[in-house]
Amino acid sequence: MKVPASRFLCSDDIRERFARAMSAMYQAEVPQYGTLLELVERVNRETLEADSTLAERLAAHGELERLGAERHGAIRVGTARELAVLRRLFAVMGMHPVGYYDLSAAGVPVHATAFRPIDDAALARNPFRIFTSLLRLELIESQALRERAAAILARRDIFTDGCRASIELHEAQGGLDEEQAERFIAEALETFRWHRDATVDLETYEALHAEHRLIADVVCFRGPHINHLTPRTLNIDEAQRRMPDAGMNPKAVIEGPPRRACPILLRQTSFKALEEEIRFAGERQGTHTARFGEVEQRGMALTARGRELYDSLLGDARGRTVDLDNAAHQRVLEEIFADFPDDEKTLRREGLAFFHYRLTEVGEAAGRVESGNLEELIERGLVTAWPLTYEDFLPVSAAGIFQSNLGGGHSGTYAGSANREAFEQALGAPVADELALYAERERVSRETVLKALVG
Ligand code: OOG
Ligand code: NI
Repeated sequence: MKVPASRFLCSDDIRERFARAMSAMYQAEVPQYGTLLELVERVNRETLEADSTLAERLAAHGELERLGAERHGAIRVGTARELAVLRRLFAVMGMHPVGYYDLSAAGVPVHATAFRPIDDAALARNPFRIFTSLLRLELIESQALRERAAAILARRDIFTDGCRASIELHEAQGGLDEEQAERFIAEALETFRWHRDATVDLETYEALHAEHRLIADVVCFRGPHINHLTPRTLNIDEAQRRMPDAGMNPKAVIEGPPRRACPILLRQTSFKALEEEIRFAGERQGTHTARFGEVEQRGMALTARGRELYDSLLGDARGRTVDLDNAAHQRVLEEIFADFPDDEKTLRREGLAFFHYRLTEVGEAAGRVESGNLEELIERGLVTAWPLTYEDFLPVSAAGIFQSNLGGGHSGTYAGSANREAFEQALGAPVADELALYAERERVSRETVLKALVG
């Protein structure tokens, strides 16, 4: 018998609570994360105080509420079985797999997706995202090592019985009530917890580590510990500049596009992974570096055309930024990105970025008007266009984040590279196309506005 729907918590509430619980757990595990949150909060507060136009614009579009709570995290799993259960776990919180990321081309033997909410209301409430990578054992050359890793992974279960039961209950009932949701959150959190005990002896760890540090990180522990939790800043240059004073050692350069009047996509920086004490099987002590800190600044989502231009400019920059410090790196990028329009009107007219359209107060009061041309309606003050925030990740930046924390590891690329089909098979579902999601949100907003004004 189905429990009446009204007794169920909405998935946005469960996600919000889970994100808070995860943040509290990570703060207890990694005190530097608390320092990072304080730094980002201070930078954001000062940025808003210094720029009242930005503050007003963010407030008007409901972006201020989500800013302080917004996080993304990352985990890495070892088997298709683990990934498939994670998909069901995240579904309880309204988080769905979006995008396919191939990291093998950058020398990291994983492919990935991002679990995140997808509709306007859910994103506005709390856009909590988890970048989830699946290890690709088939890319490891040594057959013996491959088999050893697979055997170790086959023995572990990264979910508690209570977590599995909660997921099944959610699927059977179509929701969870208050008490069931609290139990789900507590049980699900266990999957992401840090363990100081490795499941293998030091020799096994070292053999896997020698192949690639990431393989040791995925294979040798009881679960896929959350390896970073990233707050969103409004000024990443300032956050990066202040990190050393707060006792954090940032990576050399900020990844992604340069600073711009109209921020695009995603800029990221991180502080280096911590060296942590590990007890290996057989009572041997050792260390492992897995967890790090990261800050992100999000800008507008680009259309396929805008993304093509971004990728090609980033390609132009590649040969010219080798070994530069951050200031010089950013200067070169700014020069090269002068070819990317940097005002909203041009970005809109040239179809480079996605926007959300809304009636202004004047528009609400206008009744029916004659023109159906959106740009004209904007010019007449009846409609506003607000850029859609980029909710996803960037493979080149992600590879840079992986590498700065894995200390290089494997040098070349991996033959075989992208295999989206295999990833979706492991996941047990297709991943959504992020561009299609933005396009749909834009289309719905445009049609709603035009319907109200033009009929
Ligand atoms: C994930 C790295 C990717 C990002 O923000 O691009 C990432 C990992 O190291 O597991 O989190
Ligand atoms: Ni990240």
